[in-house]
Amino acid sequence: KTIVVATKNPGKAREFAKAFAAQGLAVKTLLDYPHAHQVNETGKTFAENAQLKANHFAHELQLPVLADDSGLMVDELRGLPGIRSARFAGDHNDAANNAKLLVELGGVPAEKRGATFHSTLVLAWPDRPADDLIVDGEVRGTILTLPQGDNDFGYDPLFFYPPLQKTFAQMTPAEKNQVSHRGLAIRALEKQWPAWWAA
Ligand code: ITT
Repeated sequence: KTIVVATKNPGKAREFAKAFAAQGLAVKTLLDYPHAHQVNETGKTFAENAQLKANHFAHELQLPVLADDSGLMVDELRGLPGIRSARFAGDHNDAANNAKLLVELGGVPAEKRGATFHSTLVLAWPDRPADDLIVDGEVRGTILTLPQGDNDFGYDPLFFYPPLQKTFAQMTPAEKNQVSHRGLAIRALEKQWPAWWAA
């Protein structure tokens, strides 16, 4: 069985592939459907954007489609970059986004560097809008003053998770999946797989 994840982000794709492999589910992404049309993420919330992506591609591909809209909400920046996390510094460039985050938090002391990673997942079916599933996951951490760790997905090298005393970029994929916003959302979703599809 295969599930299509409506993403072009290789970091997300890796995490979904790993999590769903444990369920015997193979993952395809938009990179497997190069002719699929783009969708503009015009929503004002993670949920709206995840709905837009999931519904658009479920309809276009006529397959069940899972979309993830996610981001980092920094306390001191009153929730920014939030839904603009991918393009915080302009283009989608993780290094530039991390550099901008460090500049914006310049001089902010450790105890004020709290942040939340959020993921909203929507699983949409072609022609069954009433059966869309929507779940969220969140995790708290703090933003370091220097990047730590080799995983180069997004803000992971700056996001320090106090219970394990590591950044997300210093964790193994399995460790991150245990505690991350996306891992939590995936497990919430798995509890809701509809019986008519899960078999
Ligand atoms: P798709 O829309 O193609 O899925 P995207 O990267 O544009 O890819 P989003 O609009 O949901 O997706 O932006 C999410 C951004 O939030 C992502 O690019 C990272 O900058 C950040 N982000 C989300 N989850 C993250 C994680 O687990 N680790 C590090 N950064 C993350």
